[in-house]
Amino acid sequence: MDSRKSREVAVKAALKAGAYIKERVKETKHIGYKGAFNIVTDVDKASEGMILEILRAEFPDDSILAEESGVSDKSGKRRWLVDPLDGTTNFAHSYPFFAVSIGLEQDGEVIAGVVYNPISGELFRAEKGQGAFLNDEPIHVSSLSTLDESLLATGFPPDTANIMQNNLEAFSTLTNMCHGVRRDGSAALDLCYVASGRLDGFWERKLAPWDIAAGSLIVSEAGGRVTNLENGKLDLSTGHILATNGKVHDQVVGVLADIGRTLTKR
Ligand code: 2AM
Ligand code: CA
Repeated sequence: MDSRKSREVAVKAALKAGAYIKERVKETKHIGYKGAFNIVTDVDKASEGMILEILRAEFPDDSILAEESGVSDKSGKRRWLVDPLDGTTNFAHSYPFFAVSIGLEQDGEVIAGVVYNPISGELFRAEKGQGAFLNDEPIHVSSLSTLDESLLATGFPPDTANIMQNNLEAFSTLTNMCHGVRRDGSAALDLCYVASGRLDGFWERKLAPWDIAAGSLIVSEAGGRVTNLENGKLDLSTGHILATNGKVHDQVVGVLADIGRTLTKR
């Protein structure tokens, strides 16, 4: 199976689901809770239904891991990672920074990824070894090499108080070491902003595989570096991620390590 056809189907699914999400953003939202602050709307579920219908029709042998419906396991070596609405909290507040994110793994490696923001109309995509694109234009990470000139982003998990606490330390320390640290609420789009040079780096802890599968490939295909927070191999299942333009990577790893040592001494 070539990754191009897979990517084209993922684009079709993302555009369809995105158009639906864009329609529904104007309406009053009906919010459900998957934990104290982790919200879900009927739009997340309907968007996922549309995406899964397309993927299942085109690739019946593939496994799927999707945020709202969980795992559907098939024997094949390919697995789709689907976030039908990344940035649900933003969507629920009509804050226009959310996306559909669809990644495809083969033998444990992400080989295709699509992230679509239906409000801006920006569609980011990549295939392994083929570069990264924004609406069919090639994109590249930024070229600056000093942390103090960088613009970074991070995020905070909604329901894990100790991780929130740890990341607040990192947030405040890094805020004082660079041009700023944004917290915009969609890991998939944050990664695409690193890929397109709008941000120089992004880190977050304990994300889900569907939040970061597509975006991590888009960053690496745009020439960036993607690791865990200790500069080791990214593990989608633990979801600790650092993605940068490559040039400021070691500096951010060093700062996060210093903060980790300080916190363990307390
Ligand atoms: P979501 O909007 O699809 O839930 C914001 O910091 C990022 O964290 C978003 O990408 C958001 O995705 C994700 N997120 C929110 N709750 C999460 C949870 N319980 N586990 C993992 N990721 C989560
Ligand atoms: Ca998500």
